[in-house]
Amino acid sequence: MHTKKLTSLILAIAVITMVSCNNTSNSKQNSAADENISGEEVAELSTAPMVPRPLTRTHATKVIVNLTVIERVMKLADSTDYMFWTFGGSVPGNFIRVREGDLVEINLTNAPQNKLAHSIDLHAVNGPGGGAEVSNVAPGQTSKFHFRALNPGLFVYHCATAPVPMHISNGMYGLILVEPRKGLPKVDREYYLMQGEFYTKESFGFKGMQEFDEQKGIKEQPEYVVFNGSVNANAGKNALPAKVGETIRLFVGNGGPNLVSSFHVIGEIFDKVYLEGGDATSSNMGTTLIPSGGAAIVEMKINVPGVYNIVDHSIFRTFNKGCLAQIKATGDADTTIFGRN
Ligand SMILES: [Cu+2]
Repeated sequence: MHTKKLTSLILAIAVITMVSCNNTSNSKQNSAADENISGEEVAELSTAPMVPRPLTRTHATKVIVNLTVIERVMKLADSTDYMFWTFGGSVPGNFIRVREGDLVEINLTNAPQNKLAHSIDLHAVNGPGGGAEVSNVAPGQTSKFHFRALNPGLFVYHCATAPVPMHISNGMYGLILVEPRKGLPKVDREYYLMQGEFYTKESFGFKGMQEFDEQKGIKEQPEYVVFNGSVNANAGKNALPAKVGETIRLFVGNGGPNLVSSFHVIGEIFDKVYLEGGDATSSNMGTTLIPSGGAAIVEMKINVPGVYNIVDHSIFRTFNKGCLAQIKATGDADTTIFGRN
C-alpha cells in the first residue's frame, strides 16, 4: 500500500515536471511574437546562386518583400527551351532573408503579360495555407498579406494555385531564410542552390521547345533533374568560386515536386549541417537528405584546390538527367592533406 502511494506520488511529480518543461519550451518558442517591431525596410532579394547579405539588425522590423511572378521561356539546357513560371524571373525564385520576429509583408505581383493566376505558400508562415489563399492573384494585379516570422530556419516557398503540381513543376519555388535572432555564424561565402525536376514530353537531350508532361509527373519519372533551373546552371564556366582555406555555406532547397535529394559534394565533407534547415545541427556528414519541399544548410571548409562536383547521389540523376553543380576552388595545394604519390 505504502509503495503504491509512493509510486503515484513519483508519477505525479514526473507529470508536473513534464508539463512545466513543455510550458517553458513553448514560451521560449513563442517569444519572437512579443518582440517590438520598429521601423520598416524593403527586403534585398537575390537570384541564385547569390544570397542577400547577412542581416546585422538586432531588432525586429517590418520587412516588405516585393515579388513578381513572371511566365517566360528560358533555357532548360543549352539547346532546349521551356516555358517556366517563376518568382522573380528565374528558377529558383528570389532568395528572401528576414530575421526571427520580423513582420513580413508579401506583395505578390502577377505580371500583366502572364496568362494564369498564381499564389505563394511560404513554409515559414504560421497561418492557413502558408498564405496560399490570401495571396492568390490574377495577371496584372498585386496581392498583399503579412505574417510574423516566429520560427527561425531555412524554408521552401512555392506557388499553391491549382493545379499545384503543375505550377511547382514549371519552376515556382524558392527559399526564405529566417535568421535566428543571434544571427548565423560568420562564413567566407554563401551560395543558393535549389534542386528541382522537370517532366517533359520529349526525352532528356531533345533540342528545341519542351512541353510539360503531366503523366510523367504523376508517375514521378522526370526527364530532367537540375540545380538552379537548368542543366549546368552552376557548373563549368558558371561554377561557384571559392578559395582554399575558406568556409562555404550552401543554402540548399529541394523544390521537388516529387523526388527526395541525397545531397552530396564529391571530395568534401560537410563540417556542419543544419538538418532539414532547422535548429538541429550535425557534423562530419558525407551526404544529407533533403525532402521535397524541404531544405538544408551545409557548411564546409575547402582544404585543397580543384573542382568539386555537387550532386544528388541518386546518381543516375547526375549522369543522365543533369543534376550537377560545381565549386571551383583556387589556392595552394597542401600535400599533407591530399596528393598523388
Ligand atoms: Cu503559380
